[in-house]
Amino acid sequence: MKKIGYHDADTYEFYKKYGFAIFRNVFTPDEVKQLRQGLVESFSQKSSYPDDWDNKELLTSVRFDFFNRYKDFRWVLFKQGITDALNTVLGKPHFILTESVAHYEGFGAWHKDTTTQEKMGERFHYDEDFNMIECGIYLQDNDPVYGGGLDIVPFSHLDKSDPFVPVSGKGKLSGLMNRIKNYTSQKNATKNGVQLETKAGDFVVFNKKATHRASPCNVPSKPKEMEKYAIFFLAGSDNVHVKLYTNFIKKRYDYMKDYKLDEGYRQACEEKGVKLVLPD
Ligand SMILES: O=C(O)CCC(=O)C(=O)O
Repeated sequence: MKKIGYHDADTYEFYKKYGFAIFRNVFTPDEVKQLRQGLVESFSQKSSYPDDWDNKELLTSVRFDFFNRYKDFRWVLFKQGITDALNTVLGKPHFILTESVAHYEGFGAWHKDTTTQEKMGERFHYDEDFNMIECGIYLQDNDPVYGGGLDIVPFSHLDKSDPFVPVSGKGKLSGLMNRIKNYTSQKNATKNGVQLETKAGDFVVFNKKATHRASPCNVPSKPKEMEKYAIFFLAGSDNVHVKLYTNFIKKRYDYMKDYKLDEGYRQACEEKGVKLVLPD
């Protein structure tokens, strides 16, 4: 796969054309070190939240609702470089969702972040003015052998259909058709995708409709310092789509059913001018 280091990737024009943007050095080496240490500690303890998991195949370990539950990491969201990047890609005002998550050694296959909602019958992501992004803070360089960053298919945010949505129907025939469809979609994405050349502390954003995956780790073990730690959150340019999405995830995730926003988090967002959108 082509490994690409774009140098003009921090503009709205670039994002609109390719479906992603890269903001370099948003976090200093000291901040990266501090964040990695914090995450090493968090992932070394068993989570007290039933929706989190540890040691699963491929996605390994996750901590959901991250900024709400882990107050020591909230500064990440409030950092000026993050706000500037979001202003560039989404405009001002923009909106932050309650969905944020930390990953340890997560290596999922190619997909779109709209695949699940489309499978469940939602279509609002095809609206002309839909502009929602997944935001990723990667705390290691993206390495050709160990991974640690993002692979993405440029222009795929413009697709008019999602090749990862299975054909409908039950039974052996649709099962077989779906295995073939998925195999072909994964293969095509690998052919057309690029590995983003990012460094620890860069901030990567991509349109929720872009086809992407975690850059894979191609060896069975790796040095500790190359282990993958990343923080993701969602944002959008208008609160209509953000609200539609937030209400969709409320149906999907158990923890969203009786979602509790920490008062300190709410206040901090208000003070910093971060517009947090809650489900109805
Ligand atoms: O793990 C990664 O690097 C990619 C993130 C991802 O696939 C997702 O958030 O949907």
